Amino acid sequence: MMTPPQEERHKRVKELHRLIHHHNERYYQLDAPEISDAEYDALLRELQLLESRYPELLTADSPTQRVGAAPLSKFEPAQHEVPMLSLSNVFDEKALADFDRRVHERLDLPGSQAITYVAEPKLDGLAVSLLYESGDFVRGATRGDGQTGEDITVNLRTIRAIPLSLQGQGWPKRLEVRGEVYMPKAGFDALNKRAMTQGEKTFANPRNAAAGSLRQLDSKITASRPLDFFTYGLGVYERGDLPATSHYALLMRLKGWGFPVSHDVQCVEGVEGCLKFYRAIEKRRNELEYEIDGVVYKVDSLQDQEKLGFISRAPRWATAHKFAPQEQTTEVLAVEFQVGRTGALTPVARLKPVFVGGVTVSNATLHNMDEVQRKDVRVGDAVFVRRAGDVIPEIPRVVFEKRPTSTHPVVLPTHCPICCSPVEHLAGQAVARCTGGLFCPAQRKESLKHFASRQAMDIDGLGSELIEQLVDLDYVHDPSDLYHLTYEKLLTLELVAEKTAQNLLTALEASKKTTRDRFLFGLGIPGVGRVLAETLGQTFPNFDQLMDIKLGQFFPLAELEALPGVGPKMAKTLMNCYREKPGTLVNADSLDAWLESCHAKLPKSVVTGLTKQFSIQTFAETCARAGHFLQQKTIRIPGVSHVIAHHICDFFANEKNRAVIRRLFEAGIHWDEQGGENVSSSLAGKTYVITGILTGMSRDEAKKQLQLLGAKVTSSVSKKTTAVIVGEAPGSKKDKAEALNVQILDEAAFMKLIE
Ligand code: 9MJ
Repeated sequence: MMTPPQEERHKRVKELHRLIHHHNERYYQLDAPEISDAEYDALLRELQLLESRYPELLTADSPTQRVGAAPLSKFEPAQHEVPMLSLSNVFDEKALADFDRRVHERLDLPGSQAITYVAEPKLDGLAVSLLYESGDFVRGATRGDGQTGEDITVNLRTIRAIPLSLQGQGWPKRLEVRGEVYMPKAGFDALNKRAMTQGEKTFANPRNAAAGSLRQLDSKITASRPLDFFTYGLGVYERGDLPATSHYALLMRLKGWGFPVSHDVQCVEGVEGCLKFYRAIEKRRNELEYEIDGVVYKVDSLQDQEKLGFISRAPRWATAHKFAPQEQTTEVLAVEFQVGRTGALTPVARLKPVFVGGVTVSNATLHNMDEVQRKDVRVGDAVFVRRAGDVIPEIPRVVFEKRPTSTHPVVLPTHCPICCSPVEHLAGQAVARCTGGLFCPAQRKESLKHFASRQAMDIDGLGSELIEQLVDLDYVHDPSDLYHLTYEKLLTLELVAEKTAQNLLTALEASKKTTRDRFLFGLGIPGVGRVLAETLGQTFPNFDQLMDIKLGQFFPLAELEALPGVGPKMAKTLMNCYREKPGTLVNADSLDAWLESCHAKLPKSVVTGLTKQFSIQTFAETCARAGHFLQQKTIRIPGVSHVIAHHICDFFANEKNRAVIRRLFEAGIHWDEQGGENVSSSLAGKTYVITGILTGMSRDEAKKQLQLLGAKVTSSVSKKTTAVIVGEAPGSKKDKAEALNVQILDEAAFMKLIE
């Protein structure tokens, strides 16, 4: 007989089993969680606590048994009663049609009768076998060589998506379920991020991460990895007990017994149906939560499957249709540097041409020198090239095992490869820049393209080719020269006849009447996108005031903060000292002495640095300037960081830029005084939620920015939310977003979005 408290505990444990089971199902099978991760963890912890206090309550099917067991010394072999086969492959439509023809022939069906196939995404994970006896999970194994795998039961038990006991009813007494263990892309990214911050080895791709996690002798490590599972078929089962006649119906039965089945599985008719599925899923490939490398087609009728049987190691009733590989290896022939609009030097790898993701790739971006160094890419290296959709090809990593002995390191040029001006690479910044400004033809071309673009001055017909010619022929140095082009000059350009020349002159004339926002954006100040241009314009309706802007108006202490070793906190301390006793500084014996007398704990190195750089006079002037700015109202513009504020001030302080702006006004650029227009509705129809503390702006400001772009900002997360913007110390909204698989943007990604 159980005592009442015993009975209570027993009941609670049963209830916790049921609840955890239920939430596993909501999460893994229905994709519709009802509680946050934190709430789920609380249930699990409560159960763990009860089990550790009262071991008699612990059962083999307890959800806590997923946390891992004592490490093994090795994996035991596991014999497959029914061999685990691989799949034949087709790579194109013709091979698929051949496969379908062979199926028709073997089933003795007329070609006109379309065969029903089940089309499934082909997951790039690890095939496993899960054996259930009397509804309990008793053994899990890898595929191995198809006959014998490894017994990884303890590891598989830690995967929440794998039921420890079968649900529902009607399952065969002995049932072997097969499927793929994989790591969702989001989990993979998070795992690698964590590994990176802890200085550990990262995984090259989700497949390797899943394989590495499953083959751990210590199942506690497996338990800590974000693994998931989809089922796609059966191994051994007690015949006669299988309540299904089609593969699709079987998958639905498996779903009912507690196994996750991909939402993307579909019944299709004939080759046409297969191809339609293939094309549709290939288009969505990058949006899927998991990596796939193709699709699998399976004859739906189980009776027909039996008739078709197997050839050597693969079923005749199924085939895999692989995508063109998105990753290939090739060789880096050279690394060259491209110069962008703002002078940024981008290293670009020239590659031995290679067919990847459906196109031939011969260039790949290396982004910046930090990336080159982090990946240790050298000229002559064997590298992987990746191309996903329309994205610019990238080099995810070097094939170090194939590195030849004669590689050359990539060296950042000291001078611009286009205009020979010195290259500047500021400490702490990833990007190196050509200092040539508009003297550099590459920068000139890119800034003219930007100036003429649709979002800026919208000069119809002035495209890249014409701009290249105009700069190469030295007709145009800066945007103001565009307005002095003549009909005769335009006719000397290639591919420009009378009509084009006339149209271009008309478009240039029309562009003179513009808006303040377009003009500001068209100037191409680094970091100033359309939204910021508008806000800047609203903040400074008087253009002359904007041209005279000083960094101190944004950040009063900026000048002090920028001093070596000083930073925001020390700048404040110095300023407090100065404001307490400004007279003492000018009358001090030396700057050194004044700094010492400050009682502020200034490190010796800072004192030495400051005294080297400043006289009493110049330091006092710097402090006075900061004091002056402190007395004024600080300009707060959402989205303006220190770096962007610097860019804005530097741009308008530059005499050459001021001259260009003057000449543009002289050429007739003008706008109505209210200046603005409704900024783009690029985020129209999108809904965002903001949680946590943003460091660059307040939540209200962030909200306004999003609304300016046409987005809606709401306070609760639902499946309809486009993304959740997460600042520091986020609340439960982040958990909810994760649970609902809503995109999460950190502050940097948010800034990029509103840019
Ligand atoms: C994968 N990898 O997603 C099969 N697979 O069927 C699917 N693999 C398979 N089916 C029979 N969806 C052998 C392998």
